[in-house]
Amino acid sequence: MGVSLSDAKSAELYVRAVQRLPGGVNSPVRAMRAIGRDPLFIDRAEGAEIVDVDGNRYVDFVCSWGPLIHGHAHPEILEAVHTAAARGTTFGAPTQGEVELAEEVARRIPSVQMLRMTSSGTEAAMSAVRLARAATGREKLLKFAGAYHGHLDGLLTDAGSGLATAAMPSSPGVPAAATATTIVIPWNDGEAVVAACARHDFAALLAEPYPANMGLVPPHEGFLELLRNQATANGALLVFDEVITGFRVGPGGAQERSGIAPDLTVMGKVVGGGLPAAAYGGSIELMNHVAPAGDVYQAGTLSGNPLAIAAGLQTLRMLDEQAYLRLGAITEAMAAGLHDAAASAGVPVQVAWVPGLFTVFFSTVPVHDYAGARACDTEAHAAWCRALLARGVYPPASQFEAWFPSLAHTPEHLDRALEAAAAAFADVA
Ligand code: KE4
Repeated sequence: MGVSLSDAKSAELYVRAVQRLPGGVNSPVRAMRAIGRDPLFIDRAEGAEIVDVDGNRYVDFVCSWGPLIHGHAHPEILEAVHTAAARGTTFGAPTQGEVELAEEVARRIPSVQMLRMTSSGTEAAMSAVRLARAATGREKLLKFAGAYHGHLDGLLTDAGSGLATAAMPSSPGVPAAATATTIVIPWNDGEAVVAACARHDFAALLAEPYPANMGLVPPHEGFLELLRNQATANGALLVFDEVITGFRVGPGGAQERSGIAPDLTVMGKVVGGGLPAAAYGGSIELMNHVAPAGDVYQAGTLSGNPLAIAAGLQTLRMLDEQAYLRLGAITEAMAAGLHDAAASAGVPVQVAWVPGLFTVFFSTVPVHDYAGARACDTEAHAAWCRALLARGVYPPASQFEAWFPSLAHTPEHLDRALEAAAAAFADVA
């Protein structure tokens, strides 16, 4: 892994890309603007490694922003997709696989006894919000600054992820009416939750149980329980957006680890195994409000697509207890190693982690909310990420994202990554 990577082919493609795609990409964070460089175009990947069009090989800690918990191009997932594709790619009709996936999710997540598939997390979050409003007859939503639930109009206020990176508190083009019913308060602020619930009748309190779109900022002890109790007392639904944490931080996601059951769960990423699939779900009573069982309309041409179902089912079937223990150990090893490497280089960082996710905050104090994340030294973070790329490690290109280790990351990958990180911290120091 040389320090200076040649990116001539990426540069060439980028010149063409920016003429036909906004920013040259199909999703903002991929443009790498937050780390002060042009994007690398990827040619192929296998396991924990990704190779760009110039042939530079990296240990990948983005893993497509979460879906690839088994790493890239896992043979058994490819086999499942190939087998499904040979039988036809989409029918616009129900299939056995969709029933099997819903049954598997119900087994893993007791609060999701019924679900509806969509093709993206945004679509799933949007539909869950519509259902919550229909079921309660209310309109207002409570969300947390720095949380990201996809790019639906009503929730693009102080959103995290790309918006946080672009420092845009909300996006142009979002009508004021769309966000007028959204109340945004700081994460981990129990008093603000109680005050908001005293002032407003909410359809839903919406949260990423372990927020990972302002970087990973776990809930304080008791905070999720407070959300649960306040939602119940307020007559609001508690909606957990587990697009990132679902099936990653444990077999039943963050709600299993925290012991707090929401009324609705939004899922994505891992559930589609790397193909476009997401879902929202909850009790049978709630979900039977959704058309055609009920009158809450929501639909999708490719919802429950057979290829995505095949990839999702195979992904979940390979995620047994051992897999989660292993992913937890991989995550802990990376978090501890990065903490030590930064300390040795005298670079002040805070490393937050839960099994399957971690973030290196360039901050002298622990990060408890979005304001804390925004106060990080994003310039130093950007320089560190550029130095990591030059040494063959592919980090999430934003201080406001999480790193996504996979079960394909071997001890050798971790050694390579930690060696590169130590050198990159020395560069930054
Ligand atoms: P999609 O519409 O991108 O499938 O899912 C939206 C979404 C919903 N909820 C949470 C908690 C999410 O993290 C996301 C999407 N996550 C980002 C990265 N943090 C996807 C990467 C991107 O935007 O390109």
